[in-house]
Amino acid sequence: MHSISPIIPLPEAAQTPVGSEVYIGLTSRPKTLSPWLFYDEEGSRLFERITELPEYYLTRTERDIFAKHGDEILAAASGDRSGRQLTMIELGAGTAAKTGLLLEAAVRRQGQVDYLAIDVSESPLILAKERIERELPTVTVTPRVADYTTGVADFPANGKRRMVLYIGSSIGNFEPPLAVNLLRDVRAHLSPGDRLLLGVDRVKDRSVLLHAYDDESGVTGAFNKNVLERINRELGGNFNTRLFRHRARWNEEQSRIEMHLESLIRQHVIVRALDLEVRLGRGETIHTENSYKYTREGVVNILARAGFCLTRCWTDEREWFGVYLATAGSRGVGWWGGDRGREWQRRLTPDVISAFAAGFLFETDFADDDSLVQSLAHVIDGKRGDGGGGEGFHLNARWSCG
Ligand code: AVJ
Repeated sequence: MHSISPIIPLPEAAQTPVGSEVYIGLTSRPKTLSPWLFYDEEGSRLFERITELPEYYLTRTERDIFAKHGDEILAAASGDRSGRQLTMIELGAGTAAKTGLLLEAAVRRQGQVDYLAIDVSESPLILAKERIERELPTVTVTPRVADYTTGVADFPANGKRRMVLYIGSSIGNFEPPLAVNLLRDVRAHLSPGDRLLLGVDRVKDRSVLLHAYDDESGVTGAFNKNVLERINRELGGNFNTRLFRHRARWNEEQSRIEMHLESLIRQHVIVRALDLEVRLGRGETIHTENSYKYTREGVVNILARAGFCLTRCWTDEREWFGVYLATAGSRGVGWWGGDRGREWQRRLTPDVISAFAAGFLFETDFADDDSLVQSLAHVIDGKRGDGGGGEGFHLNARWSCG
């Protein structure tokens, strides 16, 4: 008779979302913890403080873009000619502080606005609904508590054009292929012509980036270390945060800021609820966050792979942050037009074209730009009017698919 060793079940705590994330992360090599673990109550408070830091330009810069171009963004999203009404949907709405500026612009344009605010935690949504409906009485806020990263549920279908907001560079937390998956899922819940407004931090001087994630006053360090405090609080850990150092690095090849917690000594840490002993060597790090930075071409690329076409984009004077309005393509066909679109197409690189070619044709209105038409002649399949905003071309996808 063979004896088999009994399978020892993992403790119950390891089966909760937080417990399993921590268990898997701290038993991996290299050790990791997912950035969503930052956001317990204390972590959310610390993140609010980050957004007010002089070094953390992201929130401020995006807000300024919305303040300056809000009306233009809404006009472009509604479609200048048809002027269709928009329903707004926000992923990771939180307290919707910056969204207020876009909602105001939407109210100026169309009066009544429906706004579906999606977030994993309920309390900020309640606050958002209360505040927005008081300040903008013609906006109806529907809160939805859901984790959009595991798939979005159906969006409202009321015959109006929908605009999904995914702002604040939240997309930067995902590895690009996962970012594409997420956007694809969003696309699958939209109809052709619906919009996506994506706010994404841009690649820039490394010292600007590093300071934004390693500020003078140490708030980002406290935010990073709070994940260890959270493990102590919720899972009976005994991390001593003074034995860790906050580290921010710029990973040039991957185009991302990385945050790590570096162990200052060789140490053992216990996480009681997980029955886990974690050994850390001196100088060993726990990788806690990636924050990807994109060029415009990089954004066009992930949009294309997800079935969206860039319609227009806005940036600040220093070109530090990008706000991208994209349109859901019909099967294989997207729209890329307008003056800005034309300017963009001058920067079409083989890379971008092949992204489109990975299953997406697109049409555009560069008909009046002879040199561009000529330079792309080998990929142009046909030409047609679009009845809305200039001539359109079909680009032949087979060209760069080989
Ligand atoms: C909320 C993911 C956009 O990456 O800049 C801020 C989080 N981490 N400082 C970012 C964060 C450290 C933030 N995002």
